[in-house]
Amino acid sequence: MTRKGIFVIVLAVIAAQTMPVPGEDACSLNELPAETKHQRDARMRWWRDARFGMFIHWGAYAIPAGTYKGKRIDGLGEWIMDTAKIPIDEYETFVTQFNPARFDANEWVRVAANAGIKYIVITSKHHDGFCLWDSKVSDHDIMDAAPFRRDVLKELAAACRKKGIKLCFYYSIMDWHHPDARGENFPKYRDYYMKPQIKELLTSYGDIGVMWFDGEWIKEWTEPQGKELFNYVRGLRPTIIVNNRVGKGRKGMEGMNKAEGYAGDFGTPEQQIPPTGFPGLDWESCMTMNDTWGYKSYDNNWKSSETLIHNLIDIVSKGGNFLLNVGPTAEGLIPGPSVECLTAMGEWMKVNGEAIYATTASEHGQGEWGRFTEKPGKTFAHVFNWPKTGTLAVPLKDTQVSRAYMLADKTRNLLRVDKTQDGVLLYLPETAPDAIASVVVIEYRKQR
Ligand code: FHN
Repeated sequence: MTRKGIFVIVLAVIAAQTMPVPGEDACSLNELPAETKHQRDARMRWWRDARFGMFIHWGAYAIPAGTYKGKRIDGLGEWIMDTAKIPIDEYETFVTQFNPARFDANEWVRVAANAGIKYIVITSKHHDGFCLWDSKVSDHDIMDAAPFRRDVLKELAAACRKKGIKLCFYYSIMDWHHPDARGENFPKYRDYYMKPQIKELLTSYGDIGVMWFDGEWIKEWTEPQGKELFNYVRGLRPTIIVNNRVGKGRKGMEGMNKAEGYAGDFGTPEQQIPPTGFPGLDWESCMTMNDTWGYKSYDNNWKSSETLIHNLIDIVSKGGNFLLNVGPTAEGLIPGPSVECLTAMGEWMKVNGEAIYATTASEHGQGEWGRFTEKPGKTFAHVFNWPKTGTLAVPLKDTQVSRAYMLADKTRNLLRVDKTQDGVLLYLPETAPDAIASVVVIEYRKQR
């Protein structure tokens, strides 16, 4: 038993003697805090403006990388402990091999920033319970159990601060490693392990933008506990944003809440883009670049940069955020194909970011040729399929168009605009400035 292990037991004994372990659902503060629309809009502002984030699934599962005892294991890379039914003591041998010698937080953040990404959500602790930071209440962490002995979250926090990228933490409520994280002992895990860890995460690494909970589907977790956890997190960092997997509101992979009143600030559609937006609701689609969140050495089913750019535009045109995943290798490298796609996305964003950042969903619906995003007095038409007619009909009614131009055209050559009974007809250049998506800017004033 390590020094820290003895310390943790002593701590738990003292705590158990001095503080009654609350019952299953005996949660203090399980009502959501009152917040005006103005206060909530202010809290959500940076996240709504950001529109584009990076998910990072990284941990001991990158060691087997989808293969166990010589067999390729179906399913998600980060689920291998469960899918291959690996005993805890055997899975811990992966942790003792976790020594990512090529990990460079500054390089990860450079790749993200170069892609036009504004926030990073990293798996501080996934379902396997392995912690990527120096946790005072656990030995199952990168400082005690792995030979790496560097606090990954500390290095990532410093790199994010340097580049102005918001750092956010994913934390799994479900924990396959901790002996009390199931059954009647769950309140002990919740109160003397999970919440102290969340406090460590929110008080040791500077400003944290989002707590991204997951693994909430376990039977031990309830909405009252979710509300209490939401309040606990907001009590530690009042301006933090929390996803809807803090409670039990989520409708499966569809990701939105089944009703009003559930804890959490935004819905979390997973591996899908809703057919329409959700006026008045915040949501974020999280998606992989191949078919797995955690690294698998043989998953090379990469989406094209065209698909990823179209996904970003589609999601933002419906008022959502895009959280795009990378699964770094056991060495600490973001896979090459991921970097290539992110670089291509960044090239597009350098020219067209104005049509993505701080935009809102469009009431113009979706054209079969592309999508619309909006800013006050500006409509951005993202044209995927360049019209053979050379014209584009835009249903802008009750408006006076002051000018229209291609966002990629630095000289702002004005396009011809004809009023029609259904809106306006734009006359486009002969060739599209961008093969993937070309943005037409239409500036207008609303007519009284
Ligand atoms: O089980 C996890 C999975 O491993 C991954 O982390 C995704 C990402 O949103 N969330 C859960 C599945 O919904």
